Amino acid sequence: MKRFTGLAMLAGLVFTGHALAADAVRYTAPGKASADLDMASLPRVEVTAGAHGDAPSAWQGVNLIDVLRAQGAPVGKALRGKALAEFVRITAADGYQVIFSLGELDPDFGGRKVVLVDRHEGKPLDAKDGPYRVVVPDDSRPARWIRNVTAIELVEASTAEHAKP
Ligand SMILES: Nc1nc2c(c(=O)[nH]1)N[C@H]1C(S)=C(S)[C@@H](COP(=O)(O)O)O[C@H]1N2
Ligand SMILES: [Mo]
Repeated sequence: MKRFTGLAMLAGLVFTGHALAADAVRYTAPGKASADLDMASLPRVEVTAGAHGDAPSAWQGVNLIDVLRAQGAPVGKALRGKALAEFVRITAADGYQVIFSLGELDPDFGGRKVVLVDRHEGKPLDAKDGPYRVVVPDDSRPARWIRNVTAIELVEASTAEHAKP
């Protein structure tokens, strides 16, 4: 079984030129069993943005903050004390990773718009970008527009022994 999976992944690399992306995004948080995200229950949003000099185009998906809220992450009134040292780490099929702090995302703090998209111009993302990608319309460089997202992890980063809980 393991051997077969390895061969199938190798075939994926050879034929597509990309590491095979997961068909679902895994969510992990401290003290919570990891599980595949159910995006279907979240409000859909659309943003218009273009990477590099590309003409702006429409991307559809869900707000990352809504994903986090639905998963019980400390956002809104709960974002205080040690939670202000938590961040979200996003991993792609090729091992690329980016992070966003909770404070950067929460509408009461930085309020940065970060969207987990599954469609571009109304169509499912192609193999280069999808099935899931992050779009950050207000970043000046698109380096956090991570393609082929496989995992989203909430990470506690406080190192202070006496930090407020
Ligand atoms: N998975 C993955 N996503 C990634 C990268 C990567 O190496 N791997 N590169 C990033 C960088 S540095 C940029 S500039 C943009 C490029 O997006 P584009 O290929 O749509 O122009 O993708 C970002 N997303
Ligand atoms: Mo880049």
